[in-house]
Amino acid sequence: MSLSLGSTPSIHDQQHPLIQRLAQAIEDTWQAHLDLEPYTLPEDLGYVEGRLEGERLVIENRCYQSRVFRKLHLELARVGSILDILHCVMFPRPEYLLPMFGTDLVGGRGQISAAIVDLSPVIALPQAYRQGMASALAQSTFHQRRELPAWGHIFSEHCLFVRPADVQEEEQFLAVAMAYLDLHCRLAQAAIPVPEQADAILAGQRTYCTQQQQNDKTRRVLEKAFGEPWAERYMTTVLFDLAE
Ligand code: BLA
Repeated sequence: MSLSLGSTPSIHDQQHPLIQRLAQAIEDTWQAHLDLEPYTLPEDLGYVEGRLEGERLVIENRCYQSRVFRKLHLELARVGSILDILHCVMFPRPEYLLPMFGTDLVGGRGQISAAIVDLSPVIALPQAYRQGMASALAQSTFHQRRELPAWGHIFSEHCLFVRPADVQEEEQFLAVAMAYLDLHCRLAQAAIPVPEQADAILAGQRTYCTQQQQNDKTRRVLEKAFGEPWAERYMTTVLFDLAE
């Protein structure tokens, strides 16, 4: 295992075009809708380098907070030229009854194998979300829907999980992801805080995080490059940390 921290040029430019476009679109949408402030990650885990099966693993994190969101996390990762990853989660502050926006794109050798996006309920999904998501989804068709793993019961009925068959399906995935994100930013900015429900909301966010921590595919990549303790710490403090 080797690990070095510091700043180097972004890996963004080398990633799969769909990852580059979704990353750019997420940042642009956040900038346009939200009052972004910096968010400091633990012990400078902003940029991390390791080695996996002879290939260089690079992880690059961008993290913000805003009035409504405790943490807005966008991560780009690349293993040599064999694995390309985008990971994004928006954690609402516990006074807001809002779903968790999450997206993960995993690709290798020019092909995206997993493209997932959802607004996952922490208690129940408000009607405005259900309507907006249903109408965004209705405009797309995919050849290969993928089956969710057992821990994936946290996702909503409008969760989109596919292996895009071609560039047209990549475009459709991007359109759905952007529609979900846009819907979320607009509804979140208009949301009224419900501090009396904060405990229940926090419990729902905890369930979301503990289930996501069960993703063995993510864990295995991190363990192989950095070892088990580091992977555990990264998954529980950077990827899916629980608010106090
Ligand atoms: C799948 N995630 C995967 C896969 C890998 C990673 C290698 C398998 C790809 C495939 O089956 O085609 C790896 N993902 C990573 C790594 C990071 C990452 C290393 O984010 C970060 C360093 N995962 C998320 C979020 C969601 C998510 C936010 O991080 C959903 C909102 C879902 N990823 C997700 C799901 C799978 C997956 C559901 C499929 C798991 C399975 O089929 O068992």
